[in-house]
Amino acid sequence: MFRPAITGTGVFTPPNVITNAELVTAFNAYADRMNAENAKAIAAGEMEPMQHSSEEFIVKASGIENRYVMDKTGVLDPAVMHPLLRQRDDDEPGIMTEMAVDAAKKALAQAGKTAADVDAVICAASNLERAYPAVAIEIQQALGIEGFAFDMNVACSSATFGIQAAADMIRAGSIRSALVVNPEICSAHLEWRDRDCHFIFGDVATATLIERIEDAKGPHFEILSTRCATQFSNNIRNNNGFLRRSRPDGMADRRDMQFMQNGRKVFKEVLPMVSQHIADHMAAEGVSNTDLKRLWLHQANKTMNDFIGKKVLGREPEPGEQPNILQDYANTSSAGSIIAFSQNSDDLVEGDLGLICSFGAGYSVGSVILRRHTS
Ligand code: CO8
Repeated sequence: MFRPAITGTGVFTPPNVITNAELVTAFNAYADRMNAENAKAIAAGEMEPMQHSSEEFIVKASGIENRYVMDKTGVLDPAVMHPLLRQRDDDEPGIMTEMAVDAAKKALAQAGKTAADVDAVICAASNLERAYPAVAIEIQQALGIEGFAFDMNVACSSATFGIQAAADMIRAGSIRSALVVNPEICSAHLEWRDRDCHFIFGDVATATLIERIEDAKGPHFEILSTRCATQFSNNIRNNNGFLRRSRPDGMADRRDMQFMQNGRKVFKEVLPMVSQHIADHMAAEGVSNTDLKRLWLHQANKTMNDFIGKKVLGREPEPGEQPNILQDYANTSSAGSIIAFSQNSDDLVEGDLGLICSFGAGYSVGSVILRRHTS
């Protein structure tokens, strides 16, 4: 058996930021426009008027202040209300490949490695831009990696499930190393016209290089253990699959074809599931809450993370012990916990233990226990 370690991470941050103020201004203009267009139906009591969104609500309910997106012009145009992403030629890299390659190059550079050192690419994300050929294979080709590549999707838990798959293959000896990449274009499957969720998501890509520990050239994190679990729920759902054309109603823009969730239920049901999952994982590995130096949690909601942090540590987390990045990036699905890890792990010292945990649609939850090695 070989010991796997995370030797490098990288984050691609899109060039466009949308503040809550910009978002709310655009949404409210859209709502006013819809209400004016439907004034007669509203006056006749046949339709409810759309209500305004508010910056105060967004920060209070979620902790989110900004989000990065691949295109903001369409999102902020009340006549469009979705990103405008040009159709690419089949001979040029897809948008997910472009984002993932940037993150992957950063991860390789941090580890002091090149494409020749990588045996496999796993593209793990909550939505793939097409079914085939696998986006992972396009990323593999763009980076010049030999070996094999495949896609996987476990929504917000895609990165941790991908890390488990890579770590298991390294342990077993079928590969020496793998890049797990998480290009998330959440802006394209978010319903920006729905005030209940229009503030939740942003775009980003992350990459994690996992190698045999003896191949590490610098500081790294040994993967001591991984644990994944799923339990079916319809409370977070997207029905925009390839069967759309075959449906008798023939509609191309039904609400359920974008991100749908019952946020309150998700909150209530996922919190105990995640807290118990982490507690069980730590107990199975003999890790007590006093051993744990850092928690890198899925970045969906600040209150949710505060609750889980307190439950896992058995006390209020000290500043920096459970870093949040959602105020800047919003929910970036599978990439969130990896951004938190990538941006808040350098200061750990030899032997420190930390835990990455992601959770979301499925339901799904994945946790990874890590030990820091500084050389
Ligand atoms: N502005 C002002 N008021 C608002 C707004 C708004 N924008 N939105 C809602 N309100 C109102 C509501 O109408 C409601 O009013 P009333 O009390 O009169 O009915 C009131 O505010 C409270 O609304 P909610 O009950 O909905 O508010 P919550 O406090 O529950 O907060 C949250 C909503 C933030 C969504 C919260 O429930 C939450 O974070 N839940 C957990 C969500 C979660 O973790 N989901 C995971 C999804 S991520 C995932 O799995 C990946 C999926 C794949 C990626 C998809 C990419 C697009």
